[in-house]
Amino acid sequence: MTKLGWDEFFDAYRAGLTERGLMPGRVICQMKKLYWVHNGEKAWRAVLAGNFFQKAASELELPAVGDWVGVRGSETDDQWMIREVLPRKTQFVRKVVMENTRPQVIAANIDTAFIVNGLDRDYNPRRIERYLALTFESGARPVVILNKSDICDCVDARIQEVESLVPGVEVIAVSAGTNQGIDQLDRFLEPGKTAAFLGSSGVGKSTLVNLLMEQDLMDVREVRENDQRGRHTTTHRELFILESGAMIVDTPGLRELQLWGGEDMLGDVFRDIEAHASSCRFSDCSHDQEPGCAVKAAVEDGKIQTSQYESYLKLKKELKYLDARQNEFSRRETRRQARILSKEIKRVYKNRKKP
Ligand SMILES: Nc1nc2c(ncn2[C@@H]2O[C@H](COP(=O)(O)OP(=O)(O)OP(=O)(O)O)[C@@H](O)[C@H]2O)c(=O)[nH]1
Ligand SMILES: [Mg+2]
Ligand SMILES: [Zn+2]
Repeated sequence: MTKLGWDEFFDAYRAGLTERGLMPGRVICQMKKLYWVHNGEKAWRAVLAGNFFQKAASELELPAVGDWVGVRGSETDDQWMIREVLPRKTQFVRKVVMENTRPQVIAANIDTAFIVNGLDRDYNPRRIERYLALTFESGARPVVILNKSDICDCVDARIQEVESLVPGVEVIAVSAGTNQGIDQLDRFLEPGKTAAFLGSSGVGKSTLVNLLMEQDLMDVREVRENDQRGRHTTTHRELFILESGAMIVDTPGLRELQLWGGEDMLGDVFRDIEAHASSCRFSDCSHDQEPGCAVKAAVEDGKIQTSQYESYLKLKKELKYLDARQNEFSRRETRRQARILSKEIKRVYKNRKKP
């Protein structure tokens, strides 16, 4: 089990699982309703126990790739039953696009998030900020990978630009096509630790996974990217175990990454901006139109890049909107519960009055 990343954190739950007649296993693959759970020896096909959906208060409670789960099954069963999900060390969550209040867990128990951008037309610092915000929120350590260095003639400038975006975050340039710089990934791939490749479609996540696994396990887009924008090659998430014992997760490219989290989740990415914000005249300053805004002053003085400031406001707005929708949702839910309760009270009261 230790080879799959089981550690002291999960040890605390082992006795509970045994008591309930369950075995621990790690979800290594999910394809719609079908899961593959590894028990340290081999992977078993598994499905969710029937009552899972009724019990789960939100989609966050459903198993995702990387999760440790409690399963029931025997050698002779052709599929096992997932009965519960163990608490997570980290979880990378996004908001489902087009839906107001639904979160989706992209991967669980990830130690390192490789945020992959292509050094072609895909390169986009604003998108990197988005991924960084969600990675910090997830609890995993972010590493930015700029791939396709073979087709870019300003690699160093790009590295510098991303490094200056969020000081302290590691940025590495590689080429999965020519193998250049790939060994820089080694120090993030430790036995028992899990790294996940995240990023838009076509940036080379599966190419990197195949390279590290030294096998063509994941399909890679064959035609030139330009004719195929928006088409996703990878459609499921999967965890692979490297010879060294390190684990890597491939994920399908996301067309759009929407934030999921509280309004305070941007602090780690926009440290400079938030540091200035403490000097704004109004404590609830939105740094947009208010007088005495220290953030706007810093932008005017050139201390904060305009593009980063605009990006910050945009993400803040997105979080505010999410918060409002969630509140509306929970208000509606509270009213619904109150109606059920009042009906129940009436019913009890009526029954009582009967002789
Ligand atoms: N020139 C160049 N092309 C690359 C490099 N890495 C990947 N590619 C090409 O980019 C295309 C997309 O690669 P994939 O690995 O399928 O991308 P992905 O991120 O897995 O995409 P999705 O599965 O759709 O999310 C393929 O045609 C790769 O051959 C690289 O370093 N340089
Ligand atoms: Mg892929
Ligand atoms: Zn302000």
